[in-house]
Amino acid sequence: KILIIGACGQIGTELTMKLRELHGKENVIASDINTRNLELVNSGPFEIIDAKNFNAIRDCCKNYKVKTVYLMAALLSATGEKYPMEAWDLNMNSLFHVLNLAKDKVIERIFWPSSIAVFGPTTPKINTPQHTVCEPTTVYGITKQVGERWCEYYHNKLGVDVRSIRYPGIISHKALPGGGTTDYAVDIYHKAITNGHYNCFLSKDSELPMIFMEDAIRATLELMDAPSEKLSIRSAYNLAAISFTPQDVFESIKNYIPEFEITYNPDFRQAIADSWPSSIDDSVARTDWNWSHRFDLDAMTTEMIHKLRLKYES
Ligand code: VAH
Repeated sequence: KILIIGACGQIGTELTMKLRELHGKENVIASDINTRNLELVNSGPFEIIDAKNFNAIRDCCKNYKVKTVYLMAALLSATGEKYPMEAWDLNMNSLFHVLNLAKDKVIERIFWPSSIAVFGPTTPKINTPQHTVCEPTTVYGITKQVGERWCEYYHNKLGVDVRSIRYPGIISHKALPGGGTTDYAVDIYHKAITNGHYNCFLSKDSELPMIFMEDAIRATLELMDAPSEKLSIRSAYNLAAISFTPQDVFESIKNYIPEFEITYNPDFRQAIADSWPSSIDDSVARTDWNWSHRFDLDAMTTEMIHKLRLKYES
């Protein structure tokens, strides 16, 4: 059985739907701090679990005989700056709980998401290497950097099969992101359809690594299905797909909505975006587990506009 912790989040929602499609809904237990996504609650086993609560996670794993855990609960970069200690508490203790359950052989395999947020202002910004300087300037980035060290430690010293990806910003249409800096790249599509104007909280030239959700989910499942002996990285894999600026995605949307307008009013999230790379070298993921992205910016825009028109105009 599979347990997703944080199933109602941006990634968790689509991961749960995909895993239920692949493994049968009875074999995929969704959990979150509340029942905010009724579609997940009503389409298979659902448990209210606070990811900070070890006993709740342990009891769920034992009751359902869970062998694989996807730990998708976290406070993201913008929220983490507002609530540093809460971000440290949730992001770190939830990871220790699942790592220790694997150490004690209660579960067998873990997926834990890292992020390009592990990189900082001193990291090479173009084609950021797999192994490089990581001096993150956000609380969220610190939790992901330290989390990567703990994942590698539990694998190398205690034989835990934990796997991780440094996700770029993720663009999706099913569930909204919450509290991230790359969220502008989701908001802009919604506003193009519903409002015709977008007030962007990053400057027009802020180039960031991004990926369409369909590619991000496939990467996650391909990594989890890869033979253990092929994996040379047990901190977290660099993963790349597309890099674009707010102006790039605005231009891409204008191909569909010519009257769409944008204004740029950078806020505190500009400093976070400025500390992250513009592009990522993911050659190790391509070598170790044959990763390759499929959606470029225009293919993503085509899909986002199509799906959001169905959602808002139905
Ligand atoms: C954030 N979407 O903006 C997340 C992600 C790479 C960015 O970690 O915080």
